[in-house]
Amino acid sequence: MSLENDRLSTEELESKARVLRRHIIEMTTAAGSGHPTSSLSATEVVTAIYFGGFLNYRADEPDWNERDRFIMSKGHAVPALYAAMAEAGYFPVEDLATLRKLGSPLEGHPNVRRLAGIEASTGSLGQGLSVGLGQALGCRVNGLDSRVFVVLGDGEMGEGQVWEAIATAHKYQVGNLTAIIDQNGYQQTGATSDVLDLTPFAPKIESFGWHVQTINGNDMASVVSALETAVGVTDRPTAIVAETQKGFGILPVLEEAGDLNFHGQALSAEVAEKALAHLG
Ligand SMILES: Cc1ncc(C[n+]2csc(CCOP(=O)(O)OP(=O)(O)O)c2C)c(N)n1
Ligand SMILES: [Mg+2]
Repeated sequence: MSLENDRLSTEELESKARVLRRHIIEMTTAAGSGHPTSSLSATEVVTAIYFGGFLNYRADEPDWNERDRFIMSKGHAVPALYAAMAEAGYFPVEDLATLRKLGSPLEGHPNVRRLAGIEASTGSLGQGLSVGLGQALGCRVNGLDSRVFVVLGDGEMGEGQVWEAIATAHKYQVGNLTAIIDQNGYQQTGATSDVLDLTPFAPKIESFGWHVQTINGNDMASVVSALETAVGVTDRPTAIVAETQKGFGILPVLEEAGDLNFHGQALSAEVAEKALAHLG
């Protein structure tokens, strides 16, 4: 399928990721709530998918039947997705300031009924891969050459439904489904290894018959190269275990604030200012 969107170079993707990070911090601080650090760990992945030529979409025709699909299964990280969608032209960048405001389609978790371009309502963790699997199968049944990308959290991997989807995707040899696991080491209440340690993910997922790569998910060149490999695999489902850091991009600022997880809280105006200065 020919690609409708621009394919940015690795260097251009890195500067686009910086733009997305600034949006993430600004919109969550303006909202006074949200999940900036969960969004920041996944920023390279989201940026590369939307702007690296991997997702085929029409921002001015979100329901275009032949599009690829992107699902943010860890729905609380939707600021990263909204930032990408605004930059892609789905809606004006100024609308990002309405995040979590009453009446805004930019809800705290993605809502398929409220915003064109959102492919699945998520937020209750563990469901996005199943939805993506259904969409991937649906595309196949309808003869569409479309791929479905699903981003999951490492804490989210503790949900049993994820593993049902992994098993079922293998059963149907769903070659147009790519899962990216944002392994940032933390979940809501602390280190993922303390809550439920499922690492290493790669051999477990591989044992279900998937193609799996493990990469540094905050290194743009690695993310691009892994996505290139993943989209080239069409005979079975593919996973990318993206080893990331929660809050990547502003880690020294979070260290100074004394919380490297910083889960589910917006930065104060003062800390946000420092974070934006750090990003440059
Ligand atoms: C089914 C379900 N249980 C609990 C929650 C509450 N919750 C929101 S974010 C979160 C942590 C998720 O951790 P992870 O998947 O690692 O994402 P991260 O924030 O680290 O990117 C939890 C438990 C939820 N949203 N859904
Ligand atoms: Mg996590």
